[in-house]
Amino acid sequence: MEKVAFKMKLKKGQKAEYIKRHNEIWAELVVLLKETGVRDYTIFLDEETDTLFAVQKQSGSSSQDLGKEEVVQKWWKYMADIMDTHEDFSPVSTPLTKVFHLD
Ligand code: RM4
Repeated sequence: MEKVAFKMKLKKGQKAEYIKRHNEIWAELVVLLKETGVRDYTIFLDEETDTLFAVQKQSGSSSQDLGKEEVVQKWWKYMADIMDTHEDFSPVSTPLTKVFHLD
């Protein structure tokens, strides 16, 4: 499995709501992510810049490659009021470069 990371942007003052919504993540979305091979998926927040840093292991597609799935489209639209998104509600998401790893 490959470990990948990417960053996204949270709108100002939305930390509590972001945590609340993710604590209540839709079961259907969890099933899809796991079926796709996404594991060990953690999102961190840099509170100084409201930047979200996501890390996940993947055996196929990343969570960010699932935009054709209806549940992902619904989830992205649901989250669009508190995150920076493109016109199609997909989150502005920038892959990060691995510069160090220690097993
Ligand atoms: C994030 C973003 C990602 C999604 C996770 C579950 O806020 O929407 O694309 O994979 O939630």
